[in-house]
Amino acid sequence: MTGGGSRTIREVDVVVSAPGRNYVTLRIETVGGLVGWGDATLNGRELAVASYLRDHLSALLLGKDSARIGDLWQYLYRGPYWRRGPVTMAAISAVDQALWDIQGKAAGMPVFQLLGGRARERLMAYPHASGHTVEDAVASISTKLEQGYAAVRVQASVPGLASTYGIHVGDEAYEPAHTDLPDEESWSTPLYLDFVPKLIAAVRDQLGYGFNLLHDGHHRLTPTEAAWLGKELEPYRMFWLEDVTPAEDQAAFSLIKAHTTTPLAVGEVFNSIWDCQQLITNRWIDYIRCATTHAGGITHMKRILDLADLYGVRSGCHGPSDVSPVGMAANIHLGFAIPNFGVQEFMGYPEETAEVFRASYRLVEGHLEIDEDVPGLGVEVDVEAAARFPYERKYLPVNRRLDGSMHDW
Ligand code: EZ4
Ligand code: CO
Repeated sequence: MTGGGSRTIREVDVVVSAPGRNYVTLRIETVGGLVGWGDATLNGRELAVASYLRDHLSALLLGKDSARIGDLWQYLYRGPYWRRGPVTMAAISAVDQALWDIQGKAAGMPVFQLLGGRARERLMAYPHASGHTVEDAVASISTKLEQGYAAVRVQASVPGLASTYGIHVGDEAYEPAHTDLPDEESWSTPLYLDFVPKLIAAVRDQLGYGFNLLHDGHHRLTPTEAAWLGKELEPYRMFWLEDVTPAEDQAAFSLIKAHTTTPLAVGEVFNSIWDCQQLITNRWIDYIRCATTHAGGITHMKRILDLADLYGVRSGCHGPSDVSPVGMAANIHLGFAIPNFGVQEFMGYPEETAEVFRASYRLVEGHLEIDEDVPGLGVEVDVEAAARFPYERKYLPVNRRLDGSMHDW
């Protein structure tokens, strides 16, 4: 399958930069001069993926036919013998995105056209609202609703805990990886379970039911606790409750689902269809949250989302600032083409990010729009600008219970 024509891969480069936060971006160029971009950012473990791409994949890609996307995916997935895992799959995801970008540019079409064409006019996006108090959180949601969002995620500081996941610091937008060594956050299940129903009740009391309300549990409850919380929240008609239990135990969701009608979302840390298989085929979840950057690129995500559609599970792709605008574009192109789009998380980006990534998708009144006439994924990366923002080591926090023992973050 070695190519010889203009679509042959002649150059593979990895761009590591920190315009506001760290990103790992793959650049593939063909003999004919087409350039494709892929996102390989794995928050807090960026350099491992950069090395996987530089030291192990680039030699395998040089000389290959860039048009054979599916076969190259299989080559990189089956080839190393050691399958799956976030580092390997982020690397494969980046290659796959870059190849789809090239495929689109070669065809003169946006990627969503190659995936079957436009299935909707725009994508409902949801941002993060947060507050140190319930009052602040309600005000933060109001601001998002005024901007036109039809869906909002809410997180607020749990009274009695020194820190809580998902809350902005000062005037800065919330950014999970912000210290050069892991920050230590604190956790108490009783304090959290006491607080969240009060937060959600206050939001619905004050702002009503005319918008979609989401909350992220961030993998911290047991299945029994999660089932209890889901039941407590039923009167407030959530759009979803996210990541209630640690995600590796798929069967845990059978217990949660059996007890509550609050819709469940999970999958942002998944990296293959095998992580979702039982959850989807048993209808234990309502939304699958894999990101194109972490779950095998467009080729593999299409399979996950098609499987999900068979079982009435809709998409809710992970869209934090640590999925770069290239990975976000890949999520968006899929969202436009699939029948079972649910919602797209859109956390937003630090200002400097736009100096490096020129994205053509647009956020208009809380919804994502895309052009018909921009070929490929529609994000161009300015490598010279990227060089002005060198990598800085940043870790996600860790989480300890009040007795000092480790909990899930
Ligand atoms: O903690 O992206 O739903 N969004 C999230 C994110 C994740 C970070 C981890 O890198 O849970 O804030
Ligand atoms: Co989440």
